[in-house]
Amino acid sequence: MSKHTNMQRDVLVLNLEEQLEGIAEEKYGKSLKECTDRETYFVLLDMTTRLMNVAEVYNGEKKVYYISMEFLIGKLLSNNLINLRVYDRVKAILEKNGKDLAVIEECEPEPSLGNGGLGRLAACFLDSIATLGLAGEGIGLNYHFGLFKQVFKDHLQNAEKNDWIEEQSWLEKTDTTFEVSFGDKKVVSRLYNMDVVGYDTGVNKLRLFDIESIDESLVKKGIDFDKTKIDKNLTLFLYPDDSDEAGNLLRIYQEYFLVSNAAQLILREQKERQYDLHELNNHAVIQINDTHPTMIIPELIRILVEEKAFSMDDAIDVVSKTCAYTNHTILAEALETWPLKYLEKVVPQLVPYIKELDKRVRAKYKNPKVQIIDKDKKVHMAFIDIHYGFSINGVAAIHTDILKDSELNDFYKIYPEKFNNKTNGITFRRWLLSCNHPLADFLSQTIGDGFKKDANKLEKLLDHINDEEVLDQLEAIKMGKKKELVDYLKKHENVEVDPDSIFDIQVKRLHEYKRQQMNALYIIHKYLEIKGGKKPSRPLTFIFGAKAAPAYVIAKDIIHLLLVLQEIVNNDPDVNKYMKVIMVENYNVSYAEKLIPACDVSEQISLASKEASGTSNMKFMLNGAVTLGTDDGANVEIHELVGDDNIYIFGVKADEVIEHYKKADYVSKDYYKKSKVIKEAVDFIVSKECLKVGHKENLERLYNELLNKDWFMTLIDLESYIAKKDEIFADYEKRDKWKKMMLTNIAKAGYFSSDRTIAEYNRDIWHLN
Ligand code: Z57
Repeated sequence: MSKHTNMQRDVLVLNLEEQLEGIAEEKYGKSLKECTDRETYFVLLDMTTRLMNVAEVYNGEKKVYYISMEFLIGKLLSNNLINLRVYDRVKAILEKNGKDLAVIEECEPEPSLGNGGLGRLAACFLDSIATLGLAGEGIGLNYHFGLFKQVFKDHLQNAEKNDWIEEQSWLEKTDTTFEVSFGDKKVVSRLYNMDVVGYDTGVNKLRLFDIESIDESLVKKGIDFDKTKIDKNLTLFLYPDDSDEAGNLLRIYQEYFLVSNAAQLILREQKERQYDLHELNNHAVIQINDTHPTMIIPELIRILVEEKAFSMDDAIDVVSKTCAYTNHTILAEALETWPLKYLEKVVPQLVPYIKELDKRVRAKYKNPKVQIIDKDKKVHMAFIDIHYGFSINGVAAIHTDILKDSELNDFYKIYPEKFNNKTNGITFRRWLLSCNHPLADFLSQTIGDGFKKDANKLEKLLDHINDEEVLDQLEAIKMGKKKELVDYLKKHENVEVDPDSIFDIQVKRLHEYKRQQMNALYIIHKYLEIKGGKKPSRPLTFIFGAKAAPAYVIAKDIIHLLLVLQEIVNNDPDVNKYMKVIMVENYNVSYAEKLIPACDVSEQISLASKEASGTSNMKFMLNGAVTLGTDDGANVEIHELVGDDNIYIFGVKADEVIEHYKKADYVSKDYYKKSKVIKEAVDFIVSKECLKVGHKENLERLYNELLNKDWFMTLIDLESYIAKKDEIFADYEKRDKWKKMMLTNIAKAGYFSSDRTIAEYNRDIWHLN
């Protein structure tokens, strides 16, 4: 940090109280004490922005550009205060003025710029890039209504627009505008910046592009709008499908809009710094987050050839040395393949370059499975990244192995040196320091606060595994967080929950491969057991949070089932003393920050091989929950770290699942017929109890799906899931054992700091500093 900014910062920090009073007076003509909560929020927003304005801005000889359609950043006030190291002082000043920072925080709208794991990962990465002092920025889109807001009506998911941008916000409007040309129209973009402040370090920028001609009034009802008016609708919504591409033109317009702006921004910066574009790879590295920004590759090549007098060979060479690709899924339906026809309409200027890239591959490799344009004239976006990027990484060890050994094996044989693994991580600033102050404070007292900068230091907690006082404190902190959640659920979902019950939580996007339906079948099984007189030794609280892509019919049917079960279970006087079901409305980052610290049992039950990594599994572990999961994604690495005794693993393994798909020999009805327990649970979906509350159409469709298709093999694991879950609930009563499991999980979570992940990206791929 330069001396100059350092001094300015010190002056501001020393005078925080005067600052706040000054801003309050300036903005509202009142003292801080007289401000409403909302006004106080805006005063804090101003003060924080001032502090960030005098922080060091990273500039290096080489910079990483993390290009992504999603940045699920969450609320920023608390995190920015923590990273600026003024949280405690601000909190104290507010207290002196009769205000509670936790209450003020509720006034901040949550930006909804992502769907799920991929978008949240991008946000954690920005935090770690800044924290490690690396020069890097995120480049994305400024969606006005972001991901839809979920509202339940008649036990069904409804989608409404999510209006999050306010007059005063963390967005800074810049003077930068670019022209973006599509085949049939031109639009003008505008750049908005958000500061990304590292923990006790400097700031980077998140660049969010918007269109100047946006028209919010295009949205009439729900999330419906005229899809054809690109110049008015382009940045209205985030495409709501997660891991599921419904190939639509608007998405291609959005993707090209993103990469065209990114390319212009990056090249402008190279010019300002007088770098030779033939050495682009020495000054820039572009991390392509999933295939969505893949068009950056042909777009850069096009610009270099058409505007910078590069030969085709030179352009391809330098761009290939600059771009790296991260794969986040093996689900076939999520790997983007765009019909060439669509690209000809939206981005005709790129088509000759894509054809050229295809031609070169064709000349070298005969294998039809590695061709960019297939026989049906579809363009495989991932294949562009693999052939014309220098790195491809998966996001957990097992995921990268599956890419190498099966999904992308044909490519691995050609380019073994390009493949590498980068196991995902999470930022501990948000997922521990900010969401769980009591735990963070307790850890500081017990093991010192070195873990805040070096997450591996959490292992010191293991020294206390036999210290009863420490174990009791952990239990008490968990209980405190459960009570906070109980109050919150009462207020927001209008349900009564017993804080002494076991909190079993599954929160993530709704997808059949994540198998929320299997959890629902367990709940049915328990319900029937209790009705039959078999009571659990302690009440159970099953909590879900999940949005379904509005076009994903079965996913919405599963939400319907969960809401129907909630109604039946919670209103049945024979049962509701022993169990409750709660599907929270509009699950988002802010909700996650309340649910995760309160969790006892973390549900990570995807069909093995299908969850690339998962990241909530890490957040839960860090906050002292115990995992009930399959050997999938990062669960495998959690399992290795904590050992068999501190995790509950069940179900078929990935290689077995892959075999079933290869042989196409899984028949769900066989499992249904063979097992009374399975049959009873599945049949209940269309029982008169359910049909009385829910809709025949939704329930029958789901029932038939499970019985006749069950593509993600719910029934293959249902019996072992029931057994494991009964075991974990029984073990909860062995309090000493349980507390030690909590402690071990927290102690071993250090590996999953995104600081570790980013250090590895930098060591192996980016090579900054
Ligand atoms: C998304 O959130 C993920 C993968 C995708 O292909 C798309 Br599209 C969206 C998720 C994976 O499902 C998670 O397993 C993973 O942890 C996360 O990306 C971050 O890598």
